[in-house]
Amino acid sequence: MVRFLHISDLHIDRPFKGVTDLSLHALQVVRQSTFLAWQKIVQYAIEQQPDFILLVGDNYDGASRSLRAQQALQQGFEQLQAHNIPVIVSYGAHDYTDGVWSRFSYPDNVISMPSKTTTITLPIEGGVKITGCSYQRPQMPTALWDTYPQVDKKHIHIAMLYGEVTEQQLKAKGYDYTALGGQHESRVVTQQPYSAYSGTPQSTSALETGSRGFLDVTVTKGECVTKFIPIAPLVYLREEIDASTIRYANDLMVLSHNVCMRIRDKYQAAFVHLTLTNLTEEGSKLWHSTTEVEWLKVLREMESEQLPFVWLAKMEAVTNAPRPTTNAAQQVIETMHSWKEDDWQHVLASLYQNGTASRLLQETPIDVSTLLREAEQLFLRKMQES
Ligand SMILES: [Mn+2]
Repeated sequence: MVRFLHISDLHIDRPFKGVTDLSLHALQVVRQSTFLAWQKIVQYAIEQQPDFILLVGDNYDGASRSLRAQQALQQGFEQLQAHNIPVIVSYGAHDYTDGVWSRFSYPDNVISMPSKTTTITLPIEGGVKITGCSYQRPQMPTALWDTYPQVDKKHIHIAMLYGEVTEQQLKAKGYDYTALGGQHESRVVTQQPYSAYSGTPQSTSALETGSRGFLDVTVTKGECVTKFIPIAPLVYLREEIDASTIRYANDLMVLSHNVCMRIRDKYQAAFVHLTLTNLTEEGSKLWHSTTEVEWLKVLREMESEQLPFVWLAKMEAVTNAPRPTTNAAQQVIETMHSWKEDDWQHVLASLYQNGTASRLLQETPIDVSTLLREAEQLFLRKMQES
């Protein structure tokens, strides 16, 4: 039996996308989050004593690995070395090995996979074999999996792969467990043979909501058990809340505060995109009489002294009224709902061509479902006014 931690996509030092207008404290929480996630993983490993740790690509955010990120990883490696925990590292599309950076040397408990597919043997359970490779460039030209050797049934064989592979391809090679990297959502892909993405331990985008972590894996010959360990020190959440009872501004404040309190029970720190639903016409008028910026200012102020830290990143309201009053208005709404991703790209093309707008869009990627809802409401309100 072997037990190991399957980690990928640490993206240490990655800037957070999709939030603006942060307080100094919120900014610090964000900046520290990827570093803190790694520290927590190291702590978990020291407490749990797995046989080894796998880091499957995108450990760094860019091919020019930041000094701070390298230092953090290096310090974690040394702590793990002091506890005799080997670390096997491969690099992916974001931290490919052809980049130029000022190198740190790693302690000798760390094995870095070269760009050529390689199998190493760890002296556990009669020899556990681990096969993997690193990306030399952001894109690898051929199907990487083809370079992985077929394996015997004598040992426990583990593959590390940054990318995708089909069940059929997995079956053809015979690995007991395939540790996948390059996707930020944790999921088991196939059970027989077993393959899974651990996902990123720390989301760095407003579009990556909910718990993030890694997999604690136990492999015996013929059987795998994975346990998802949520570890993200900061989560991004989208919460919808029934706001049908709201009449006055203080009602809204109580409602928002209750949401924040509920989140505090569950997470260490959170950014929240709050959507008020079922507003009555009266409630809607109340919401729209003040700008989102102004609401947020007051609501954030209310939460600023409370721990764990909850930051209201965005707030919007979904009103029951108004409804489309004419057939033409109904048609406009239906047309918008029929748009596919390509159509949205076409509609938004001029935004992306504008220098300032496109720079902002890189920081804050567009979430089409929110955009659709906001566009619909804006359109209907304007129709009603005119
Ligand atoms: Mn990644």
